[in-house]
Amino acid sequence: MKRYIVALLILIGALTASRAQDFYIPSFTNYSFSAGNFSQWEVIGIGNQTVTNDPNAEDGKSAWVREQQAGVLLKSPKFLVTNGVYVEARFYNPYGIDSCAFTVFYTNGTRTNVLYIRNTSYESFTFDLSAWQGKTIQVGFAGGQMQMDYLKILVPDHRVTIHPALEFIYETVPGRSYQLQGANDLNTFTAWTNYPPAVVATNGITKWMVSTLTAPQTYYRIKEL
Ligand SMILES: [Ca+2]
Repeated sequence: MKRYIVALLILIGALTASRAQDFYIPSFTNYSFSAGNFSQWEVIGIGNQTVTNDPNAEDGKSAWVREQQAGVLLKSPKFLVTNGVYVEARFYNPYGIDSCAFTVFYTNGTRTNVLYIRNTSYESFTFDLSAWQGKTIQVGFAGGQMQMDYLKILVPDHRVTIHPALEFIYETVPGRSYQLQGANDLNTFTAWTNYPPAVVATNGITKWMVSTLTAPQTYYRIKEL
């Protein structure tokens, strides 16, 4: 006679922990032009640029450049790109023309314009720097006509997630085989899925842990084989 005895069911809840946004270069404090000037930035080019009060900026300050002839480059401090480092930049082009870009500057003097912008109001963009991993670079802007709120150089927040799981503790008959199974819809009687392979009971109490992420089923049963 087959028996299905589930003695105890324990639900282990999901736990998610996170921490605030981490800046990769903590010393780069003027990433948002909050100092009211271009301190810590390397400014190249003789143009028309300044830092002003800006009610639309995240911190009330933004930088702008108005120099279409000679162009102006704004560069962050140099940094080595390690795994996961990325950039978030918020800026726009008041004239909506493709003359301005978020740019990666190589230390050998060359540069790559990663994104030309046409947005005429603030948007934030995220840039993956994995293509430059292991290299020392600067990031910044090339303009043109640009309004820049900030340029954040970030590392991923070290989010820890423990997925929800079910632990089945059930009574078995020693020497007999059992199979934990799951299904999503009992009404349609679709095939039960096995989680994990069947086991032969060696004593009266057996435990099974199932991740509800890898085994996202609505129903579970312990089947004696
Ligand atoms: Ca700002």
